Amino acid sequence: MYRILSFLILFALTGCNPPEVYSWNESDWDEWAAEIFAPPDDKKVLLIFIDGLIPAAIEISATPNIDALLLDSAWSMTGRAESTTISGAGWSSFLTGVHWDKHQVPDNDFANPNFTDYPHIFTQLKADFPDSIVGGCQTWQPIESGMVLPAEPDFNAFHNYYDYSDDYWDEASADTLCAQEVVNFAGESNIHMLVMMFSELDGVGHQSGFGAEYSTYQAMLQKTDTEIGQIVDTIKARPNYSDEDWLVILSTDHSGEPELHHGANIPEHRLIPFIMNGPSVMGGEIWPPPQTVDIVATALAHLGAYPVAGTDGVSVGFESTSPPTAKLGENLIFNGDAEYERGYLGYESAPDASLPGWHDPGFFTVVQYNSPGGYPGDGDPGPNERGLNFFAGGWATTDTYATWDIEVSNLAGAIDGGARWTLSGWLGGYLDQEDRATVTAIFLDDSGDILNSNTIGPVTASDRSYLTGLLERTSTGSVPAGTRQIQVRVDAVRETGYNDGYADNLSLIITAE
Ligand SMILES: [Ca+2]
Ligand SMILES: [Ca+2]
Ligand SMILES: [Ca+2]
Ligand SMILES: [Zn+2]
Repeated sequence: MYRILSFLILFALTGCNPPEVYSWNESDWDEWAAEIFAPPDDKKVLLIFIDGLIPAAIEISATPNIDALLLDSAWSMTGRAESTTISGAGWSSFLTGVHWDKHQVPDNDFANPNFTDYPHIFTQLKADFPDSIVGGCQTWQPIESGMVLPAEPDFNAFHNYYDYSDDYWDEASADTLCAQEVVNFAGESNIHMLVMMFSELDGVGHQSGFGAEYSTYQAMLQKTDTEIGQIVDTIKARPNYSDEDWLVILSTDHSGEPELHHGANIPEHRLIPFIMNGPSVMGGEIWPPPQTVDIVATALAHLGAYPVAGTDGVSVGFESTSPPTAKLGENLIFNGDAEYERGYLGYESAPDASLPGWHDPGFFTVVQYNSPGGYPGDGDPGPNERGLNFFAGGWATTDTYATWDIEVSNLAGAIDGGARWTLSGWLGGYLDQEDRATVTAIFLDDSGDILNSNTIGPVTASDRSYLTGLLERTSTGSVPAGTRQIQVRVDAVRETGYNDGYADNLSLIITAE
């Protein structure tokens, strides 16, 4: 929106008439207007959402159409969903590009959503390109009435999931009806964005077993896959398909497992497939694993548009990315300053961060400095260059941790010839509470056996003089010969209430001796 406005203002300031050397006519105006008010003619997006899609199920089930999308795709099977791993939150994040503390849908109640500041992707696209042609099909009333209808889609259909949920296997199916609608929209001559929301895989999971190993779950994924094939085949049969640049993104709101199904902040519920297919994507695994909120920014980027102010997502999958390579003299810890993604307020009603690139099994999280409620702020002890965020144990009634793993086999020569490690970080806690953090570097050989480990911290309440804040701790030693991998583990130990084991500016550096 701002881009168009500034263009118009510039146009106005430089005079409403085109340069005199050039004679402006009606068809030029049409061409100019079409360029500004709609995405480029060849750019197209199809978003496919499958509620409750478990990554392992794609491998186990017969899904030739999803497999075809995976071929040459930019992909992740450890994409990161919302911490609530519940459909209302996940659908809303998929469609708005922000976490649930912004769209305000933490559950399935839709009690007080903020779809005004963070609207549906159609609305975001039309803010940049008002003449965008968009369409899709929905099966969930609060999404339909709260987000989709206000976006005034050009093609829209709604089939209420609950009208068909008694029997997912009879002829009447919300997903099948929706897929047929989207097949019809996919043939429309001028369309920029299509959205298909599948919902019945989740229903079958709840009914007959939530897991890749269940034949009913597999069968519904196969049915879904067939319907995806019908949509994709219709797109490929478009008369101008060879001149079009389609981006297909397939993902979900949460994964699941047999015991709890979904809804917990655990990797089995939270790590999801994220698949991007099309000529403009860079094939390979996306690193670090993308988040649900990246879908909006990515889809809009393909069309030349931008998400709303305050978006939490970034565009992914168009450039090659890979994990960092270990280098002598450089910090080996990715995102050791907790600044790679935005932090949250330290409240109970805030999402939990899924640390990008780290193994983050639960509530260990990233909190904003100066969060209300007594969290560390600008005036409290801590690093001079502290950025906006720090790590915290999070809203858990237990100890929490996260780990960062890095290969150092490329440094074998230096390590086996004698190298030193220096581990440092700022660690702390809250007032007189004994919640505390430690950082451990674990040195492993090429078969994963531990050669040695060293820990910095904890910083106790008395170390902090019972003041909220973080103090620096550093340790150094010799890297064991034969070290080929290093695991950095941050532990937040909880004693009282919120887990206030804090950490920031973590660093592990190896130097040749
Ligand atoms: Ca920081
Ligand atoms: Ca976490
Ligand atoms: Ca505490
Ligand atoms: Zn469910």
